[in-house]
Amino acid sequence: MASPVAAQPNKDRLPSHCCFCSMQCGIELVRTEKEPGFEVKPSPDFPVATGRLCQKGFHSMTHAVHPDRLLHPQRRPSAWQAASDGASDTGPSSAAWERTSWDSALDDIASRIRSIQDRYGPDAVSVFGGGSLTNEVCYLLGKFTRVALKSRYIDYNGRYCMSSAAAAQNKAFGIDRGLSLPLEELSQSRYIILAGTNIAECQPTMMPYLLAAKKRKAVIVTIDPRQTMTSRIADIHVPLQPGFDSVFVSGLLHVILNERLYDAEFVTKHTDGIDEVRAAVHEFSPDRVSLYTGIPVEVIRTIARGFAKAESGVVLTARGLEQQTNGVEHTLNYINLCLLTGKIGKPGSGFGAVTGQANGQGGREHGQKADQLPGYRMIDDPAAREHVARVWGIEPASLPGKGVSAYELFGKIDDGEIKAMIVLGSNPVVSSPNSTRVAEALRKLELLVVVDLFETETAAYAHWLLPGTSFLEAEGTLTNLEGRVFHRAQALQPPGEAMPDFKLICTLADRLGRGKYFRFDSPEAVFDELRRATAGGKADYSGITYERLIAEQGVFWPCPSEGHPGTPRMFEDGAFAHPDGRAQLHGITPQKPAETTDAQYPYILTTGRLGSHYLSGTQTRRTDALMKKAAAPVAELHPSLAEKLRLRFGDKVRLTTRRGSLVFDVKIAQEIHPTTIFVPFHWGGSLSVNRLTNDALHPISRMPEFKICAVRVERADRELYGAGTEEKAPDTGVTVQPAANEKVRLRTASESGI
Ligand SMILES: Nc1nc2c(c(=O)[nH]1)N[C@H]1C(S)=C(S)[C@@H](COP(=O)(O)OP(=O)(O)OC[C@H]3O[C@@H](n4cnc5c(=O)[nH]c(N)nc54)[C@H](O)[C@@H]3O)O[C@H]1N2
Ligand SMILES: Nc1nc2c(c(=O)[nH]1)N[C@H]1C(S)=C(S)[C@@H](COP(=O)(O)OP(=O)(O)OC[C@H]3O[C@@H](n4cnc5c(=O)[nH]c(N)nc54)[C@H](O)[C@@H]3O)O[C@H]1N2
Ligand code: SF4
Ligand SMILES: [Mo]
Repeated sequence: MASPVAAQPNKDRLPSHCCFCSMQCGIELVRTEKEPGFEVKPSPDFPVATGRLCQKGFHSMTHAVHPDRLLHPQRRPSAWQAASDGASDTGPSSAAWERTSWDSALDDIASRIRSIQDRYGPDAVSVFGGGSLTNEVCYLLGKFTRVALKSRYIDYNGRYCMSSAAAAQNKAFGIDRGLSLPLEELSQSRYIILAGTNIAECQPTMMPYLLAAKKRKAVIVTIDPRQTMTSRIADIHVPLQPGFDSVFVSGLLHVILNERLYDAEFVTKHTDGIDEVRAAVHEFSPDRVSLYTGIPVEVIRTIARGFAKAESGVVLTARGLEQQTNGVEHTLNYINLCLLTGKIGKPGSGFGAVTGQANGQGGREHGQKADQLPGYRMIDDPAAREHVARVWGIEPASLPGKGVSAYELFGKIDDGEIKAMIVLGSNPVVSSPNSTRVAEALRKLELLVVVDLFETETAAYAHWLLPGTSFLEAEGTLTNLEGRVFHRAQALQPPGEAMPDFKLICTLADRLGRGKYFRFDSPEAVFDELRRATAGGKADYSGITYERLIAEQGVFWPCPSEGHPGTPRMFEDGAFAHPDGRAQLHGITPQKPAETTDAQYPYILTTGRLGSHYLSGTQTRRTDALMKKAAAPVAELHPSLAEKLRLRFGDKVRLTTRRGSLVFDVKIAQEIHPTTIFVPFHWGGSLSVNRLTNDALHPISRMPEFKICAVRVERADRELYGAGTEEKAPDTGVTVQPAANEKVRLRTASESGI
């Protein structure tokens, strides 16, 4: 039976928050007679989605009380032996785990870290963090890497998530906060464009805000290669082939500029760069864009005019267009749309990149990123180093410089520069692109420590596996997709010997001889230091206290003093965060994705999510009720392609990319773009679509191209039907309109001469 913690005032109703998406709906564990003694109900108090939960939320406790939970530290003696003998093939190991005490685990890990650093220098040890962790743990991971390990190498799974949106918002606005407006204002908006964001499955409790807007006659547009649950509520759905967002938006901007529908006063007063936009979109007339994308000219005109003329408007983007080697540029073009039409910083108007993970927002603010210190301070800025070093009580010169992005860490392991990694709160063997390469790199490590709730696919390569605490067992603060910081109380006792992450980090720092910098007896003590470290930074938390968070049900950052009310709406009256207070428009010249289709790989593979599963699936695959909804990934493809392949009921398809080949069940989906195949990524092993995805990275954000790669599609059992060989690719391109791929030619920057 789960047991509540002593600190809870009412032991029959324990308040907490769902652990999954960035909505961070409030929950209550309500006592029942049935095992495990509590059931999850929506919280009546938390203002974001009061009284509502989605299917994952209702089942969020199931994995936390699952018998697979790790209860004790464990090591793999024979794998270790192989590694210390210099063998490179140490994982995945079938060697049995050996249970140990925390003392011997931490002593051994510390002594191996020391030995590795003595031999190869401090940067040989790296940290891989996560966006599900509390602000306090994210902050401590960054500090631990720089102060206890003295290493430059930390990054985290949010690099795979929010990095392109962050880069774009920083370029355009000078600051990166997921949504520029609070959710309640969405329902007042008159025109809402949802691009590459499947809210109905990924942030389901946001839907009522959209439906409320619709009820007030707002127009809703969805832009997605698939008709999703979200596009069902749309007035206009734009079925775009993956990779074409910048082209399409350039068409909208062309209409807005040509027909003088932009907000000239706002643009002059608050923005720079309209001439660059004008030049860049010059040749993207609606006719041309229609030719490229197959979207009718009238649709382009209708959306452009409708959005520009609406009293208020919001554009929301998400991973659909951001997880691309052109993701920053796609996002910037959508931001252009808001800025040119003056739809930002006013009630019901704004831009938002819908944050993904529970603490996807706070997780990117407090120093888990390779180039950042807490509060979004940049690690190569002398003033920022000075400030943070003072708070930490160290010399600025002793702070390491910037490291490399999440995926590049695995490259450094492969090259032999990184010899040890601590993974806390992520499962990169399932969630990284071209994941076979990641697994191969991990095999080379001398020391891999995984701190998790479960034995993940990544743990298969670990020497040490340490039991972390779940969301129900650890107190802390998180920041939701709106930028609302809130407090999550501890509800339950940790099972077995599971140790709260903050404590584990502090204890390990102590074992490394750096304990004096990590003397925190509670998450609140960590938060108080975080407040000082972020003071004066862009993500300023200095005015936020635990007391306020509990009394006010959350506070929006920036909040620079205790008397400050917080900032629900950003850029009020056009006040942007660049030093001159102006926003920057960007002329975007659409570019091709890293991999284009050809005769061998004629289709496009895109990947994403299902409503019933979460990320690498570690948690939701352990929940029977969710597995009943989706037990395995299914490849969605268009009927025309099914016909081409002569698929019969129950057939499977083989998907082959330049990285590998896997077999999937099929769903024939009328609603998907005919050139595109969609596969969700929530499974491991031979069901893991990331064995196929492209590891090309955006040049600035270092975001991998999860959303586009070239793929060959064959009927898996074609041999049985004698329908050809594996080597022979199906015909090039699908003939179904619109936008058969071979008709589309994007110009490169040099071709267009801009
Ligand atoms: N159920 C569930 N909810 C989740 C998660 C989960 O795993 N499961 N994960 C959370 C996290 S961490 C995140 S980041 C968010 C992600 O939330 P989303 O970004 O909304 O989710 P995805 O399914 O990755 O992608 C969204 C849509 O992009 C479309 N798409 C693909 N390529 C393109 C393109 O080139 N252009 C456009 N316009 N669209 C394209 C896909 O068809 C898909 O419908 O969800 C969060 N919520
Ligand atoms: N093909 C493809 N790949 C993708 C994406 C895509 O759209 N397509 N999306 C990318 C995106 S947006 C994201 S965010 C990443 C996410 O990818 P991952 O980081 O792999 O995601 P999770 O499955 O959430 O992994 C978190 C792990 O931490 C553990 N955990 C949860 N809470 C805690 C805690 O409090 N403490 C500790 N110690 N452990 C905890 C969980 O059990 C789980 O094993 O995947 C990326 N990968
Ligand atoms: S919407 Fe997100 S936070 Fe809310 S219950 Fe569902 S998964 Fe949890
Ligand atoms: Mo994400």
